[in-house]
Amino acid sequence: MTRAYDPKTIEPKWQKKWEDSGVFHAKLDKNLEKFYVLIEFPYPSGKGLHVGHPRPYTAMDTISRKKRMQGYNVLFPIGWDAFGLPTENYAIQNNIHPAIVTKNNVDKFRKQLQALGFSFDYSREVNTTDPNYYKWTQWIFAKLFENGLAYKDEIPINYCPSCKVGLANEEVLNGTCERCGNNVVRKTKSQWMLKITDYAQKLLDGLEDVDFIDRVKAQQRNWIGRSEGAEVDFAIANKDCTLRVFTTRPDTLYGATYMVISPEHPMIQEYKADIKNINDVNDYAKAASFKSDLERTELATEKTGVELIGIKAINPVNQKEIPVYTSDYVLLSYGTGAIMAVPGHDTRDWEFAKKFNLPIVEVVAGGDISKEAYTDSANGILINSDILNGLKVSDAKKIILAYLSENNLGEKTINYKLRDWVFSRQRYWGAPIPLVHCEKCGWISIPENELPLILPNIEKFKPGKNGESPLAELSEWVNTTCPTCDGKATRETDTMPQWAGSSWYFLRYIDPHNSTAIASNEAMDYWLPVDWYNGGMEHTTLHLLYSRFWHKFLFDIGVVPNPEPYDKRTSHGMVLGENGEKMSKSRGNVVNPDLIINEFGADAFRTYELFMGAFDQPIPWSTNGVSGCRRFLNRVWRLIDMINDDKGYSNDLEMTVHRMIKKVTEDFDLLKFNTAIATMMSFVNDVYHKESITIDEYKTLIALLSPVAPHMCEELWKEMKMDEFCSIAPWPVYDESKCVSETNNLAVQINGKVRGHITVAAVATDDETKEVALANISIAKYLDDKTIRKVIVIKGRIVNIVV
Ligand code: ANZ
Ligand code: ZN
Repeated sequence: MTRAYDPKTIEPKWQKKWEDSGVFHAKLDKNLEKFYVLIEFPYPSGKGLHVGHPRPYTAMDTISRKKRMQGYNVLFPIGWDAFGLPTENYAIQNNIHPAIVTKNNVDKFRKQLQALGFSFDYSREVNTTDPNYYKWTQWIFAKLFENGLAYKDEIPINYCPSCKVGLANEEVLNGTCERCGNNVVRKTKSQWMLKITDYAQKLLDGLEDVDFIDRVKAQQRNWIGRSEGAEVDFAIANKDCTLRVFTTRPDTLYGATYMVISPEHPMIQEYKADIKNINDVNDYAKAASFKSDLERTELATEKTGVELIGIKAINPVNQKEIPVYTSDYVLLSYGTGAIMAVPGHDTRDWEFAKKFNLPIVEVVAGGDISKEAYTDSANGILINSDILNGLKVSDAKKIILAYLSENNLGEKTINYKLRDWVFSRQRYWGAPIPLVHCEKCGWISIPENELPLILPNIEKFKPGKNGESPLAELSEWVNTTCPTCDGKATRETDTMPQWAGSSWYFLRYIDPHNSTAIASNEAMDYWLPVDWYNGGMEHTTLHLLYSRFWHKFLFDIGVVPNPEPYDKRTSHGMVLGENGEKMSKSRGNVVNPDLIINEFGADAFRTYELFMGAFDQPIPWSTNGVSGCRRFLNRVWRLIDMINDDKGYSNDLEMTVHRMIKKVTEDFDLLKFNTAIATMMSFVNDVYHKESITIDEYKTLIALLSPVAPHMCEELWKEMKMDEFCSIAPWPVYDESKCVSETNNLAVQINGKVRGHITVAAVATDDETKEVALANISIAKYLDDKTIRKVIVIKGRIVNIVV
């Protein structure tokens, strides 16, 4: 064959053939072993894809394609997470309805993804803005509401003045809005909240049973933030009331020399008549309201505060009267919003005590509290603590907890950092919350047969003046009748956050056209859980946590068959601009994939996305690198002219082929695409050296490469007179015994003395041999606590270790 490799003609042709044949459509077939691969469905923004998006998609497409070739029934779906602010803001600025903006963006994204040859099952496409989809988002919300997990509360929430919208805790990054980067402020608003905190322990426990990469597990654990401690009541002097604190160190109770309550603590207003400096206290509270939680609690910030003059508390274990302060380092939203301050053993309390000249009492011996708080709880011994003296911290905790509960002064408690999820948004482009408020019956969820509650089609979707949802202005829509008593009722006008639609989309893919349920039980039993989910680290405490919560709830009410939605979770490194900075329009370093495909072809682009570096690491883009990958594909293409008349694997390449199959098979599963591709490159070099290849060797190479460069491989497959798609050809198998050639037996010497023997493959490199020698048990025992100076390998004979 003399025709040159021309991706421009090959790629669209195969994309069409795949689509027309439905070869990637997943079918419910219980005789086949299923494999459900999931990527985070894209938000179809107006900007289209940049070259960062395809990295995880290409990786998971490669996994899907390989699994299919290995005989699995693969579900690899795609959809659109299309509600949300960027579209709405664009719609407002350009006066186009967000539904139209969404449609255009989706069409653009779909075209771009199709041009990359991903093996998605497009017949299962979902779109969160489609009423047939959000019907079920609303249905799940109604179930949450009916089960007491959605409630309306007037609380201070994070509010972004620029997006004009309330935010969930998870949407605040270092005190700024996750979307626009502006500073977040506190605003007291009546909001729908979801009780994710009821699931804190289940969300923690579930992590034990799933295969998530360590950093994902660690981030989720941190965010949930379980901490064991006690709540303790301090009496207020001359008042018939107590102030309750949460502490993780009840053992330090004798060292509590003052108390601190958060500036928003209700006690302040309750006792305003007794607080002599109430104006100062109120001023202080006002100033605190402009700070983010992070600013307030950071260790580095200078401590501020005001004493509540006229109020004293009594330490319950020694009856000492102690002052009460308010300071912004204590948050209302955690524990009880009040603390007992133990400056001897807590760093923030120590700094505060120094600044306000408060007594610092040592109750755990071991440090030097004149210099800093002694916070070590593993080694200290209790002193100045009456019944606790002489005990270790862990024992002192047990004794004091028993004492507190016997005397009705407190109890053991577990606290979580996780907060309930602020769930309402005062914006147009979201799923309406399916609730009405009836004067008689209160809040009522809309019955299932009236769902979906369609988002009304309006002209003015700008948020209202005082932060109201634009839906509030539609009196015809707002005024309705109560589903229970038929009396007058009004609709909730807030909409759900974008996260609602993405919290369950993987369920809809399973049975996307079902009109009577999220998905049939039969289909869920077969496809769930998702076998492999790859997505960004930035979603670990947002989407990943939210969707696990919804899924666990659906499991508890019997809707889904298993308690965890995702079996395995991995994450990719971001693609940076060529200059090593984050890719963004404002930095001017965005690379458009369309241009890359146009110049080098989708297959070269895909190959580069996988070859560019370790998959879990961030990596700068290099257009030069793409052209290198294109050259590799050209070389593979031209090999077809070197096919000889032999069958099977040739003697001199047999071992290399088996090893290549093994390496590529294993590396793909470990997301080590770069080394898998390097192995194929090296094989191609070997063939060029020989200038000859058997048809079976070539077929093996093409099959292995096809998940990476599927279009070209289909074309070459056909060229070799194969009828079926290469995309579903059987995955090559290797023979383990043919991966190692003859072995060698080597003596291992330490400082010249033979200490043992090892066996390695004849082709083992020096490094591989060294590794085997050092790991050998009879050798390793001589190396304990010795420094290895040098290891010399004499191929096939001796390994010399100098210590
Ligand atoms: C007394 C004490 C003594 C404390 C000591 C620590 C060390 P984590 O691990 O994060 O749960 N605390 C409690 N509620 C707070 C609030 N609303 N805002 C700010 N700080 C708060 O930390 C719990 C500890 O943080 C609690 O234990 C309390 O200080 C403080 F040697 O109580 B500790
Ligand atoms: Zn009613």
